[in-house]
Amino acid sequence: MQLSHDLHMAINGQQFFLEYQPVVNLQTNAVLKAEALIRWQHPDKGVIPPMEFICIAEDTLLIVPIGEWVFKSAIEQCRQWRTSLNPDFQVAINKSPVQFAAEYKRQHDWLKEILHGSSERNMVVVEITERLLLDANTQVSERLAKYQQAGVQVALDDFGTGYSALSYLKKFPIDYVKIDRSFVGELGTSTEDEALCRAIIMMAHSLGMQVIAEGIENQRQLEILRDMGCDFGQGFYFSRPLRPDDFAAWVQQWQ
Ligand code: G
Ligand code: G
Ligand code: MN
Ligand code: NA
Repeated sequence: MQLSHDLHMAINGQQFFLEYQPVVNLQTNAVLKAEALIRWQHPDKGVIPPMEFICIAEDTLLIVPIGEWVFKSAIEQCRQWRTSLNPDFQVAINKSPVQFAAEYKRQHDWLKEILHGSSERNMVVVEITERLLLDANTQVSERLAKYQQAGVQVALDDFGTGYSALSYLKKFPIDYVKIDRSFVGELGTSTEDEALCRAIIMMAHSLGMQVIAEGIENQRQLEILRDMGCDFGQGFYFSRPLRPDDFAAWVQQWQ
């Protein structure tokens, strides 16, 4: 297919770029984290969102070099922001289950090698999805533990949309649970979603994990989550994903 041909060109042609969405500490208002989200500047088709090319990248295994590019770019950006914004700044990157498996097959766990020792501990958060935890391959748990040993934190993305039982949470080394935006959207109108968010936060906290709520779009949702003790939040109410320069400017005016 044309797009998969173009995707091969895209890596060498430097057509990918990252946008960053701020993650706000709901208790202190500090912004010390951002989620990196890939976009493809196609020469003819304009900007293509990840939903339209990640699956092609997975089928062709191009997801492995693309993932490596994302990781290296995000780290380079984070090093800059640790100098210009805050020495504790952190970036989160997304990793799909297929990507996780492909890297394993290729023995491609370069993650640790790129980070510069102890000063770069807690510089990166890897976001995985519940689906990955259902993978019978027990290496998942061991590899996540290796990430943590290397100073890379682990977040469980889109939490609540997968099939995994809550009991899965305690079996895996996870630092953050990200409440899916489908549970945040109706906070303020749905008492069921409110109960769900409250339960997720209580359970995560009792297991020693922190919680990030996704898709916060208004003040009411923010206040409900903050009152429930939710640790972090992201969403259009704070900011859309931004290009690096716009992101830095946004953080400056936020403070
Ligand atoms: O940024 P946007 O809302 O369009 O992202 C849509 C989806 O693409 C999200 O599920 C997000 O996790 C995924 N995504 C964004 N960037 C990356 C990336 O660098 N790698 C992978 N595997 N998925 C990504
Ligand atoms: O699956 P993942 O959580 O990685 O997806 C992140 C995606 O969610 C990004 O593509 C981002 O553009 C999108 N997103 C971020 N904040 C909001 C929001 O407040 N509302 C909606 N509808 N989408 C959001
Ligand atoms: Mn994510
Ligand atoms: Na998500």
